[in-house]
Amino acid sequence: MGGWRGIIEEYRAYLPVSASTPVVTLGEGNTPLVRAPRLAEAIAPKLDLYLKFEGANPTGSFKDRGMTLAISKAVEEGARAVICASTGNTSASAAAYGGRAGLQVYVLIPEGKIALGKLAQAMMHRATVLQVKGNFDQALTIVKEISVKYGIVLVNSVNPYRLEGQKTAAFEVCDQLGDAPMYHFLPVGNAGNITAYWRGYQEYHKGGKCTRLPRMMGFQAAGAAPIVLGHVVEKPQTIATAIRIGNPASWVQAVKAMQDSNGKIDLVTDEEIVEAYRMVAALEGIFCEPASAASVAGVIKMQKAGLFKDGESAVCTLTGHGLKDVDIAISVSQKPTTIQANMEDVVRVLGY
Ligand code: AN7
Repeated sequence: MGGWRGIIEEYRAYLPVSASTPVVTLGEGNTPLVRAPRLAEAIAPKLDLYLKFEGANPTGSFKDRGMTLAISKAVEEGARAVICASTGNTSASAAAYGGRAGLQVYVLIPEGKIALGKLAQAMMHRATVLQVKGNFDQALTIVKEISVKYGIVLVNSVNPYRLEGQKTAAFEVCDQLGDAPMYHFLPVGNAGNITAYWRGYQEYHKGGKCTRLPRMMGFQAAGAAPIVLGHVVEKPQTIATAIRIGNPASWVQAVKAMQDSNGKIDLVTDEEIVEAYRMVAALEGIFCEPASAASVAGVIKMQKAGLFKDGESAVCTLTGHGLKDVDIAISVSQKPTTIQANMEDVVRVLGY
């Protein structure tokens, strides 16, 4: 059988697996790196801009890269059950990969604060879904304790295999672009992905697979920006529920990635996120979820700050698929016009 075999087989030499690791895969990775000239023209004309569309992964988010490895290692180590806290995408991915491996999957989500598509995924893959009357940070504290006390494998990104899998996205960017970009923009929630990308770029650089390292540019939502503010946010708030996180697990590593890469971690408002979200869909044909658009909102903010020079290259990771959260999409879009079922009405409304 030809074709892409999933990130473990494709990048085996870079990952902590052996010949006896049972590979649990849905063929994740190999996501499109799409050039975005119309978006660039509109928001940052000097940039050679690309979008890494992680919504094209099997469960619709970048989480699948880490989950294939975390679940494979859990099976290798004899686990029967896995657990996670999630703002939605981790739970969807854990439910899919864990279910595929025949494991019990327990997920804790903040009640009423995850996109419905993600909830539907966890339910359909038959995870045990517990809605917590609290936020993600509280749920994470609980599952960490449970995993230690009851020996249930934790598959949040504090599980080291998660970031090892996620770093493969940086490998792909280099393979697709021919080199690392000069800037890499990402949304930041629990801060795992920016940490993983930086690790991936560094490993590829050491291996001679790229000639430079990008500046890592991370963006938090203004109402959930603990790293930018320098303190835990007790009650994080943002329309971008995926990154509604007030105490990121990989805080220290993310700051190090920013410093070592001469990058930046900054914040964008919900209004800026929604504007970017709509532009990506309207101008480039890519429907990402609101949190993902924080990366593009970051480009807009940096353009306004005068950061870019002619011909510089930048990649924005679009971390998840827009179909996960259609309520927001519809609420920020123009409503369809209802007409009678005849041609005259159609052409009149279309202005012909
Ligand atoms: C679409 O699913 O934390 O900074 O529990 O779903 O690595 O946390 C999701 C995070 C960005 C932030 N974009 O990445 C979860 C969860 C989307 C996301 C992030 C998330 P990190």
